[in-house]
Amino acid sequence: MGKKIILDCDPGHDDAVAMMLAYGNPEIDLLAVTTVAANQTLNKVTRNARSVATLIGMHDVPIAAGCSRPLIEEIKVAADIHGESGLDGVVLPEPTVPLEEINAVDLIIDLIMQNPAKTITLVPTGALTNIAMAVRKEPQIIDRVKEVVLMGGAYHDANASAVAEFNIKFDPEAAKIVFNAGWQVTMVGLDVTHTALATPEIVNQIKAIKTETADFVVDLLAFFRDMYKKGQNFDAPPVHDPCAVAYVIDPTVMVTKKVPVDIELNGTLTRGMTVADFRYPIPEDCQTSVAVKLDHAKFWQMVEDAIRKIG
Ligand SMILES: [Ca+2]
Repeated sequence: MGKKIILDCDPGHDDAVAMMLAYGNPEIDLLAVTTVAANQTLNKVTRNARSVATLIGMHDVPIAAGCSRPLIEEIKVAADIHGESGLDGVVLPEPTVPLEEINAVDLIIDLIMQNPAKTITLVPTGALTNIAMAVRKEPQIIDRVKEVVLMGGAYHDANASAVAEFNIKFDPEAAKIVFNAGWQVTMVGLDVTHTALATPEIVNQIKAIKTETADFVVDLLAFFRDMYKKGQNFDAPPVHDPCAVAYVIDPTVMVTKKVPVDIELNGTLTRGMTVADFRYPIPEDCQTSVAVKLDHAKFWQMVEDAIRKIG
């Protein structure tokens, strides 16, 4: 029995790698890939998801598109990191994997309601709009989900403002709903994903796999490296999103700490900040955890194994 997940994403270079890790790892049962506007517009990220699915031969996983903008905020995409297409730097295959007619929000609800309780882990790696909408539309999903393991936020690091991370800042109200829903939330934030660096050694190891998928990842990481060098002065790009998938596969890939986390909505300088309260004692009813350390070698081994398995 695999670990059932729904990957809610906005491909996105690192989302593409997250898709590969989820699909290529034998322990994961990928029930659906759902898309949300964030890195780029909904149409673009949905097309990218279908192109990546086509490339990796993922014909047996439904893909559904969700929300095309945040709940309150105006849409502000991340073309500075992901380019105009949302997945610049690679030649994308013409998508042959179909798009489901159902909206992602409804597909998420249906899958959670139809599967046994506490068997599905939600893995959002984009803005939290779809997940928040699902919570509001069908609150019964809250008790039926096993856990939410999301890429987003940070307790110390930041990239979208001095104190906020992009996915959370993109739709702070949605994040507020998701973090306070009452289910278990594990926040895999920039504090660890900024250490998931695709160093030249890692890229060479992926290149050595010598498959179409591996070549695609190498091209993708080359573009990502240049954008991260130019925009944020990283020597090697951080590959955020697969970290959340890796944690579901094997929680020992990370050290996590149970601490209360809430979302700042009103701060004039701090809107979208994930405020983590590390003070002692941690309340007994605390439902949120944050990732604090990543096993870099173990993480990249998982990614390489998945790429190799996809072939
Ligand atoms: Ca993403």
